[in-house]
Amino acid sequence: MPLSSPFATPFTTPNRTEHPSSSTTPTEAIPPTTGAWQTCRVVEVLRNRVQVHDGQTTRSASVSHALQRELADASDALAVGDWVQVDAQDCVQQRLPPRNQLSRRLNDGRDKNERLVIVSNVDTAFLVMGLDADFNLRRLDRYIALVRMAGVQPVVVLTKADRVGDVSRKTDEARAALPADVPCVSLNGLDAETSRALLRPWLPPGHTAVLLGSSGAGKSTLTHALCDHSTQGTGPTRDGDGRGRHTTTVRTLLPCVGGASIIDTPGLRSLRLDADERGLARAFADVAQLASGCRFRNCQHAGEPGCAVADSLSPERLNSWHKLQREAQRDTMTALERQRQLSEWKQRSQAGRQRLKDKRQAG
Ligand SMILES: Nc1nc2c(ncn2[C@@H]2O[C@H](COP(=O)(O)OP(=O)(O)OP(=O)(O)O)[C@@H](O)[C@H]2O)c(=O)[nH]1
Ligand SMILES: [Mg+2]
Ligand SMILES: [Zn+2]
Repeated sequence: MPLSSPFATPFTTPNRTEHPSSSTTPTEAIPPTTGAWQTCRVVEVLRNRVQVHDGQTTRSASVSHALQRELADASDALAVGDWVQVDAQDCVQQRLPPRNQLSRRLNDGRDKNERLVIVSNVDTAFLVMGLDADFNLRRLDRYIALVRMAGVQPVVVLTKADRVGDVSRKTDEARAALPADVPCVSLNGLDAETSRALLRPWLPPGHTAVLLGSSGAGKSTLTHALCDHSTQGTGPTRDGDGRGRHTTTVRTLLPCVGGASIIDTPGLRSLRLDADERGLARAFADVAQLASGCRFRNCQHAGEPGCAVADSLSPERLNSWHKLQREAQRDTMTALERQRQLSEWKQRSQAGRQRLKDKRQAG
């Protein structure tokens, strides 16, 4: 069932909800509410504000301090696609629990464990990749893992079919490399009518799709094709390597022809999964299934005899699995180390306070 089922489509008149005062913690300056809160969808997240859509118009709203704190405490944040309740002063007071979230880890070497929510409440992720120099099948394993961990359907969309000569060979190559249940289409994003027709199966009314992929892959071009009045700019790719110039800088949810919604995103420079081993097992369900046929119960699929995974999976996909597995293990270790460090700090400051107390008593 589509996510937005309580609302006919995300852009029809939303439900009005009575102020659920019992479930809030009015500990601080929550602006006085006059009567009802309105259920809206977050269409853009800015620094301290969000753009929300109420079924008719889009407006800017602030976010209550209580909600900001509650989300920060849970390493969470408002994201495009969230359903929220906005009071009469245009302040977001509550977020409805998201059905799913796509999130990644910040990869700056310092805050490895910071979790960044990309989008919430999506049904389909179009993994957009150019058939030109952008074409890299192994990169898709990471994107597929990202969306599958959230229970979202991945669909690979190969763009720029008008620019290369060997479209069917490359498309076949992609289909052979992808898990059997991941659909793959190739198209020319500049041809709006054909693009709409090809992607329509994944855009029924009320559904939400997100576009993910490198800069220059053609996400905003596709957004143009799928939306009636898209305001997202598109930009040229660099000559030579076909890389994009990071034209899109914010995520935006837009109404799409036929009653679905689409979220255009900026190209990700790097994608580090927010995964533990359990999450990865879900993303690589084919590995988990095949592993039951390995000769050894604790087979690591790393060259052991009688390994059913190595026998059936392409070496490239197995390699991706090993790489992501190592990354997840490293991140889990970092989290434990951090915990240890925190308790060390706590002990140290407790000891310091005690010393101070002893000194005062002695003096
Ligand atoms: N010929 C052709 N050009 C395309 C196609 N898709 C995108 N382009 C061109 O590729 C360039 C980059 O497209 P964008 O849609 O801006 O790429 P993007 O993925 O949104 O990039 P960022 O916003 O930087 O993440 C633009 O010049 C587009 O016109 C396609 O299917 N065929
Ligand atoms: Mg763009
Ligand atoms: Zn094995």
